[in-house]
Amino acid sequence: MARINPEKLKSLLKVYFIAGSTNCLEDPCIVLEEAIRGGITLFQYREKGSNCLDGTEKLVLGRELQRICKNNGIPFIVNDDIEMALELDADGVHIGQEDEDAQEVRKKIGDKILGVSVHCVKEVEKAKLAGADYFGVGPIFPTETKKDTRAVQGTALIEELKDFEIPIVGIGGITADNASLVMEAGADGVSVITAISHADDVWEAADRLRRKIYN
Ligand code: 3NM
Repeated sequence: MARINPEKLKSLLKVYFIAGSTNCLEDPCIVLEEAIRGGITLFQYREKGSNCLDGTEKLVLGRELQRICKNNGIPFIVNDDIEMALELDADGVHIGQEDEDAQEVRKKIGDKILGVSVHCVKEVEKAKLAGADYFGVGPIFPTETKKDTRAVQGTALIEELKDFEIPIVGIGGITADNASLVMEAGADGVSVITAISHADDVWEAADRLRRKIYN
């Protein structure tokens, strides 16, 4: 296996849905199936927050979500938990600045997709050298989902990153109503939790977001 081609990755990052059991108002497997039906292009399993699953339960849910992704040709990325990503043979991992060092993670995961959250050009340069395949830039807008985010940064860093030739997704408070701003700034895609997972109609929410991205 070789590292993923950036152009291929850009097409996969367009409608990037992130969720775990604590984000979903119903069975996460049903939420994921509906989101896929609505047109998401990539899924990240992020099992975080109060009352989140741990140990075997976390792994079992991950395996179910991964099976749904596989059946639908959607890449399955694991947030933060490298051991679980390796155990499940996930398509990739996403790490933050507070997680394990990106260079160490790259060594462990070989050619799997590596996403790194970044907040300034210095972090971007370091992540690029460490072997990141894409950057997550946020929080673009205020978000209630992650309590320990950096300051809201708008789209300024996305605009600055055009020369880095690494795919970029925006994250934080993104909805169908503001997604165009993120794309117009130069992002290759948007990653969302609440805009899809909390929707009354998950299919409709994913479809609305997809139509904004592909307009
Ligand atoms: N990371 P929502 S913001 C997981 O800024 C995450 O790095 C962020 O959730 C960052 O779409 C965030 O519900 C939460 O706002 C995104």
